[in-house]
Amino acid sequence: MKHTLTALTGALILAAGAATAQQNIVVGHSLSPTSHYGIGAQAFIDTLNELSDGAFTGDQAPAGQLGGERDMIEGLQIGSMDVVITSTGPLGNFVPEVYALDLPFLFRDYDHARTTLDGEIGQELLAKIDENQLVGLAWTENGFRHVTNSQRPVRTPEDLDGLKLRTMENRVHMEAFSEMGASPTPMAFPELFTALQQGVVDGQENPVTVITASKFWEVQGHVSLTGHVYSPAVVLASPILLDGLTEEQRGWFYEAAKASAAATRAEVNRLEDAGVALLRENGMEVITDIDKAPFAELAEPAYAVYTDQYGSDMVDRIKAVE
Ligand code: EAX
Repeated sequence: MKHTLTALTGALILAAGAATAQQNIVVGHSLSPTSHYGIGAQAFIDTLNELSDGAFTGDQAPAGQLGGERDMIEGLQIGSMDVVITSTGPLGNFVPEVYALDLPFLFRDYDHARTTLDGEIGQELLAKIDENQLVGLAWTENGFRHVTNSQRPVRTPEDLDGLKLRTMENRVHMEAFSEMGASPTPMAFPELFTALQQGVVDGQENPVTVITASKFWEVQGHVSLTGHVYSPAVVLASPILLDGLTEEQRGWFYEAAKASAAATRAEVNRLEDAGVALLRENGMEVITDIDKAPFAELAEPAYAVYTDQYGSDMVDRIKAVE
């Protein structure tokens, strides 16, 4: 009896401790602290700190310090990471339903993508993420992706012919670029700058946000505004961390993720307006008048990576979002 009471008291003290002790949360991402992810990570930390009255503090682990996006996602599953802001690049390896968002030439524009992710479809896919030892807190954003390279201006799919192009570790993207004529080389983001510098690959594709944040103009002369795919990002948390929190505390994490997404999207908007001038100022040749139709036609078979497994219902639903 005495033993049981002692154990119970101990458990109560532990529980009270968990609810009141200060806890530091690390937010990992692949870009610089001043990038759209950095701004989003800071908004997450500041909002969580404010809502919790200082009980939660936070630090960024920027620039892939704790690994590439795939490594960081694995870290969430085993509890070695707390919170990660990541593109969906490698996420389909963990949650294949998410490939529906990575299909080329699917989203018409930013409004279409954001409305889809903030609505029913976004919620459904966050729930799928939650079934895979991860917690999807909120959709955030990377941006429409464009091709850069060191060899030549790309205007047509023929210009991609034979270009060694780094892609994310994403089956849909790799398939799309094979179909469009490039030679896709999947690689984690932290290795990319050096690979471009050393000529291991000729080019890569990323949104204006990432090209500017990573100063790719130092190693790439040409950028073509192909906008070939929208790159969603997501604020993920470790279920091991969240399971140890009270419901109120968990609510703060969701609120902080929403604030993070809003801050990141605002920065994406700013760079969509200012970014092309920035690329030119830094010496890149920017090709803006791309006829997307031939690229889209060639990339179409990449849809099968998703539809062979799940059918085309989700694709049709996304297309129908106004
Ligand atoms: O999420 O790997 C990539 O190209 C991503 O766009 C980048 O890490 C930002």
